[in-house]
Amino acid sequence: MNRNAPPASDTIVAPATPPGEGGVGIVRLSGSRAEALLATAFRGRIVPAAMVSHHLYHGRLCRGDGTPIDEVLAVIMRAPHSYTGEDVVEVHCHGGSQLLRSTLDLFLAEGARLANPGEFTQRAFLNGRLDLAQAEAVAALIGARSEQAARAALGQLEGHLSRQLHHFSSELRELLLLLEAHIDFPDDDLGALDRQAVSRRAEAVRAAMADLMRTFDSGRALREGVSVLILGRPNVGKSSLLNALLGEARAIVTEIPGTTRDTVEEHLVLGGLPLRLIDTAGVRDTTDPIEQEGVRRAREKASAADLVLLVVDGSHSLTVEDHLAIALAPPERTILVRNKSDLPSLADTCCRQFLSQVAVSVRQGTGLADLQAAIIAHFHGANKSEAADGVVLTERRHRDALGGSMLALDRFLAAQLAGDPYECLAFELREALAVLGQITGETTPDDILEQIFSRFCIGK
Ligand SMILES: Nc1nc2c(ncn2[C@@H]2O[C@H](COP(=O)(O)OP(=O)(O)OP(=O)(O)O)[C@@H](O)[C@H]2O)c(=O)[nH]1
Ligand SMILES: [Mg+2]
Repeated sequence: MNRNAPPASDTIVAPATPPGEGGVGIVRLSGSRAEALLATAFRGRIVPAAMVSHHLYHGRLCRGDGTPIDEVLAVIMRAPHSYTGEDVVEVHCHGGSQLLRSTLDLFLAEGARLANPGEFTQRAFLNGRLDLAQAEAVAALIGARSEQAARAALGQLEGHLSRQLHHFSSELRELLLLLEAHIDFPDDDLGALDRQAVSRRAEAVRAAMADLMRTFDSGRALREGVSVLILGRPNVGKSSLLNALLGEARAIVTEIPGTTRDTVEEHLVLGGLPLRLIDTAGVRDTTDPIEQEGVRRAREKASAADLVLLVVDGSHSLTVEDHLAIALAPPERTILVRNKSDLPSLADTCCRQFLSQVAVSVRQGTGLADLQAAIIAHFHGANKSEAADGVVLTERRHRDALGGSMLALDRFLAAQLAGDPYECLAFELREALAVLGQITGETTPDDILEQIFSRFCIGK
């Protein structure tokens, strides 16, 4: 599968709206027979052949024997001005699962094929409507869990990342052409190659790539969400804190130590960042096998979490169990939360250096705003970097390819410094270009393309 492949000729069909009941349900067709398929079933004042592209027409959808299925609106988006670049038809039915199934069956019986997940977007890619980074942005946009995440995905869909990458590759391509000219015509009157000027240009590209690379942490946080783990000994108020941050009584809270026995996970958006908030079983030495497993899970999650909220009871001196929990918390990723500040507080006896310390009373709701601010500050402070014009790198696949390209550039610069022959320099430049091209899909292997599109939902 690549851009030079012949266009897929069969016409595909899939529901474009999610299953279940709703106001409207849309069935979408794409391919050379899309309009003909609509013509077999649509009965209205205007026949499909006379429909203006991108206009909605009212009519009925009928089976071959004339029995009506639904009253619908139909639209034809003729090639090449459609999502896939092929003729696309959308039939807007009433949103009932039986209606959609009947509509789908009708088109399948007439010779359409059920689309694979992501096949519409895959065709858009193959027809050059989108590059691969933009196609991936479609999935990211649909899956975005916060406004900021959606904005980043939309920027990528609109080609911000692609333009930046294009700038890198056109610079590298120019350098490559220059080298190749000196390889092919060494005795020509091209003059000697200004090696230093070549190095400077390559270094500038390398630096801009590094800027883009630095945006990955914040990009990943937007794309995948960050995990925030609530850790501490039993009864310090971890579940109470989870509930307070969520604004709902999600986890059970009692005065009995050992109330939470498993991890409880909930999604939350804070300062535009999608968070996974995880409450854990209180850390202690216990003989109860269920609780032991809960503590084991808490320990495991503490090492993987992006941020740990280590909760202690500020009205109590630290216990052996507190110290067990403190030992589990990675100091550079931990905020110490001194809860129960409504009670007389004890002097701080915690010895480890954490990111910050916040006193709260979950019971009275005091200090929670400070805690939220500290959480946001941690993520924004660490990930403030945005490359030029707000482009962020959100996909691991993109990071790996960009990293590969930077390594090839490093080798190029080293070879340049060592005065290696032009052939060696050109080899590294070609490598840097090839790896970079994987992001936008110019050089992406077929199996990776298949993998990327198979992650999409049906009908997209
Ligand atoms: N005074 C006071 N009590 C609190 C505060 N926050 C929680 N508590 C009480 O502390 C007790 C334990 O609260 P939980 O939220 O269940 O504590 P936990 O850390 O989840 O406990 P385990 O699940 O057993 O590990 C409950 O009785 C809460 O009402 C607070 O800010 N002030
Ligand atoms: Mg609990």
